[in-house]
Amino acid sequence: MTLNVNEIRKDFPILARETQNGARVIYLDSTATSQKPARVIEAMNDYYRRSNANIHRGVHTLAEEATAMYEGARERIAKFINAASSREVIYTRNTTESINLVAYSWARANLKAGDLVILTEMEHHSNLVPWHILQMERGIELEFIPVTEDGLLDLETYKTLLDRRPKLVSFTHMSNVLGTFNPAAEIIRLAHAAGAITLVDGAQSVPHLKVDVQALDADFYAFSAHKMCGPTGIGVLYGKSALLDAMPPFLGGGDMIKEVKLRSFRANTLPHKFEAGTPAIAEAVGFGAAVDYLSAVGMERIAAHEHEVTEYALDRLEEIPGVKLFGPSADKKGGVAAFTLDGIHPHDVAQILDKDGIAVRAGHHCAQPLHEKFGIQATSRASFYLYNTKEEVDLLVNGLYKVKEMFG
Ligand code: C6P
Repeated sequence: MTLNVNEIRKDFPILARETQNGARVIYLDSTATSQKPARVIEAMNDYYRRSNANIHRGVHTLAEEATAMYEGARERIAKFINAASSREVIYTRNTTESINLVAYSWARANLKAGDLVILTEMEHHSNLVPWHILQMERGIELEFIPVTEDGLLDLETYKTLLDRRPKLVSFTHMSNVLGTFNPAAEIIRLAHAAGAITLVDGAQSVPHLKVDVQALDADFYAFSAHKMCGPTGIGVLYGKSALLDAMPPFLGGGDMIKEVKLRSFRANTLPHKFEAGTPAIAEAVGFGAAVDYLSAVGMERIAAHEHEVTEYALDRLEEIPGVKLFGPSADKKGGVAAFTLDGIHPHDVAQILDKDGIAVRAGHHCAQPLHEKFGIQATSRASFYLYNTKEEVDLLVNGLYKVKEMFG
């Protein structure tokens, strides 16, 4: 059954508002952060109104209720990605922190000078800079799976890089610029055969695809709530329990310990070992509500709807003289259309579109090396989620004709 987008749109209060110019909000920037349905906003509101207390610390009613809500959300998030156990779901602040957790804890315990980490040329800065830091600190080596002209990973080169016996392969499941869905299961299978462990940046995939971490056999998988209808300030690092159990703690403090003496401590069990200090409790509650919402709508239906809108958008954008699209065809990508408009700076494009209420992002989208690879500094990027319509794509296209007119 296809999505009833008009009904879905009613779930998102912000989509009913107008901009300062009285234009309807045409939100085409969900890759940066998605909008939030009322039930997520209300779940967080209800938590603060009824159940607010610190977790794992009190025996009183409110503390028990807050703990149950925080842990209940973890259970549902674990189910959502088909983790074997909720012990394998570590709350972090976002994808960035999840990747840093692996870089600071697993990598510092397991990598030494000369060890190879394989990344790709399409990584977000979040999956580059932590490894740059480790390279400076430890002398690890970095290699990159190249991106082809049509925005795919060059897997033949990947296979030759694997001959060098990397310790870790870390890659994005879906590019935030090209939209490319990378063949995660195959990349992971090949990495394992070469003796490497894997970290998947799932910031863009978990919101849009049915992700099954066990079927993928991912060792680590990182994602953020705010891109999947949930609040900012919370994300997840999924990790196989055998790996997480063997890793040293990341941050030290309250809640991550079993016992503390003046000169020593014993770390807590999973998942608490990696959750130091008072966490984002209301945000976890909101995250749980977001996962419930997405599950109720159905991830397969969301993916099918996005595919339809993206295919339409790529066709319509291609019609515009001077538009150059980046990334593969719609069957190989998610709901992202990054483009340049001949002779017009992407920031000007975004600013002019904004006058008609159309929100797109312009810049390097935290993927500077990828833009450099394509010989450009910036793109304009429209992105689509479950609430976007073909009519909004038409408005974007009309807006782009307007931009061209203004620039003569
Ligand atoms: N990309 C975009 O507009 P955080 O900020 O930690 O929630 O997510 C970081 C991140 C990591 N990997 C990928 C593939 C991403 O797309 C992002 C966030 C946003 O494209 C903000 S720069």
